Amino acid sequence: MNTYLDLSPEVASAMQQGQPVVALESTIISHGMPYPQNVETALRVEQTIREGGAVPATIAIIKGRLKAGLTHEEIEYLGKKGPLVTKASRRDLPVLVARQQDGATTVATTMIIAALAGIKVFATGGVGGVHRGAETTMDISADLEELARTPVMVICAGAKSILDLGLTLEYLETKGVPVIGYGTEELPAFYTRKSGFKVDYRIDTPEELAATFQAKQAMGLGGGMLVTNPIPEEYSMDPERINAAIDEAISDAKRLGIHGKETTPYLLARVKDLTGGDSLASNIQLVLNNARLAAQVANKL
Ligand code: PSU
Ligand code: MN
Repeated sequence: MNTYLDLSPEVASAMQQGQPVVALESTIISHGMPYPQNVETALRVEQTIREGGAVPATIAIIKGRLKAGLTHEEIEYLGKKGPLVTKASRRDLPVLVARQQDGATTVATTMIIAALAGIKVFATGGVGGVHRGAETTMDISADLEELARTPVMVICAGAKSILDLGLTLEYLETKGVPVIGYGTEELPAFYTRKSGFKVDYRIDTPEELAATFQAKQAMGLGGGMLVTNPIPEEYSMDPERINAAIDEAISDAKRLGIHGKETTPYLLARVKDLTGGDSLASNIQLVLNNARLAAQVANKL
């Protein structure tokens, strides 16, 4: 076991006994939703995973310790502190650990810590990707590089079109990351079931998701796999409305000179403001939907 890693007693015992475990990220708690809905959602997601017969392992950095499995108090703390918690991607990890500080883990760092703990499945909302205008800004999320190197299956609802979805798919192809549509041929775009882009493969069962991931590891190919699970129809949003909000958010970010790690949290918060409470309700539902699928897959692995 890594010297910086702490498993909660429940996660440690599940791992020891080979029970199914699902990793969850914490940037979605601190930066992805407002308080108190963020804490309520984090706890509901954990509950959904339990109902699916798996053990939830919410991941974060607390006082420099890499945590897999948080207490309710720790989740409440991260949710209340919100964006004041450092958003921690791969490059931030060593500094936070050496300084014994707190960090909310992105998809990239959640994958790193999950892999250290031996957890293979991770459920979240959206992943980072290639930003629009990356030809000049070079803003490409470290999440993509992590999917290329760390052996964890990430189950998400696709990516928001705050990103350049076409370039994101090209990047993942280059890096050898399979992009799977769960029950769909089309890449979902988080709030909507359609994006106009195709996934690499459609898979319809948790069994086949598990078998594909196992084959990738058994061949020594390493790296992860991206499963995109469309938001349930009844919660999906009107594409025109959501895309108008995204375009406005992107132009605001440009005008304000937002860049680097602030870009994604800024855009997420701005889109949420522009669309009111509707997008938050959809966001919560799609995360629960991904948690259900992740628990099913964890049971097959
Ligand atoms: N996209 C979303 N919701 C999120 C994120 C992205 O729709 O909460 C968060 C995730 O934690 C993701 C991170 O890993 O933002 C990506 O940030 P960046 O683009 O700076 O790598
Ligand atoms: Mn970035």
